[in-house]
Amino acid sequence: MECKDLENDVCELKEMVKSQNKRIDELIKHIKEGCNQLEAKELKSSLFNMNPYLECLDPDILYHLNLDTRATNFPKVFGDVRFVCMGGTESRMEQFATFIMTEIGLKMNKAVRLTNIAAEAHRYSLFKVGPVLCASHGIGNPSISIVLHELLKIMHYAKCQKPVFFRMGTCGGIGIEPGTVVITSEALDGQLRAVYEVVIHTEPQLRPTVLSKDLIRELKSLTEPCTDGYDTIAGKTMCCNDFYESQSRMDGAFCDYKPDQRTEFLKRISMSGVVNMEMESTAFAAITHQACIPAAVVCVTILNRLEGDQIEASCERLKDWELRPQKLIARYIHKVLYGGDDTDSSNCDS
Ligand code: R2B
Ligand code: URA
Repeated sequence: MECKDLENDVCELKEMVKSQNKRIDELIKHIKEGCNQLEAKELKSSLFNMNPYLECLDPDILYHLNLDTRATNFPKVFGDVRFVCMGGTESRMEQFATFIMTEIGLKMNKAVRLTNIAAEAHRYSLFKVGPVLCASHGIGNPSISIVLHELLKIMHYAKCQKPVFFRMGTCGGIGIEPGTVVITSEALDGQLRAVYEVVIHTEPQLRPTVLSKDLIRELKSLTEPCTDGYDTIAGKTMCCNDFYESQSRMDGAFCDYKPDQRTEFLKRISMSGVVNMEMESTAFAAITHQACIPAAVVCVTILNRLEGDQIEASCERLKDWELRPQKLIARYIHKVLYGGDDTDSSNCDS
């Protein structure tokens, strides 16, 4: 190898180490700030309205995540969490965890895989990458509500300060180009109500679905329409209790409506501002709001429901689309952790 090449390689390596060290210093600063805040504020999470009976549980077994408060030191393991990112599948969340690791400047040996903390429970996946906790939530409101209860208890027991929650996912678009990213402005149920209905002791309770307007604005400001190569819009989301009949598909096992009723329904909800349909946003918005946690839902549309019901996009295309919400959320996390400043020193002479 030429002497000049060697010099260049050394130079590049030095640069990498330098930028990695800078990131680690900044992360340590954030963690220390978090700890100092904790000590100053004394032993309480910033969550609201938590169940008073939790105090009586010793241990509390978080069954679906294979965690319990006696076996795990929650403040030590989870105390630095500032962002909780959720998505439907285990593999998407492992992919996001790996992605966010590089985005926030952490590195891992290529031969090593991130550990799924909840693996033994065989229900959901849970990965921790510094201040980011990544969890899968399965399909539908009942599934996401279970893991949200347990994630909120983690935040509570770990005394986390001001965590922000995100759901990233896929959805059906109503009258918009497939591949478009939608930031939910309002999460509506199948009756176009901005509520999440929970039946307790046979009585329905309607919980408001409130998402953070500031987060929506902030996420919107982080889009780069010219370079992204796709649109990111904010709009109302209809959250349905199933994939087929509630979403007025004609391709389920049963169908007792006619094609023109389907068209009328989709046009009517489109006229009322609904731009997409998925299956978890109302529980996600209502449960995070109940704990006073700022939260946002970012989904990519994988078909235009005005044009059909079947998902015909190739696996490659779907994989590429699924990255879009992840990229936006990663930009937000990066900005919160490091501000607008992304200037790693690249001057190897200094
Ligand atoms: C979007 O896609 C899933 C159904 O295929 C569901 O979890 C959702 O919200
Ligand atoms: N997820 C849904 O719930 N509906 C769709 O049409 C696509 C993804």
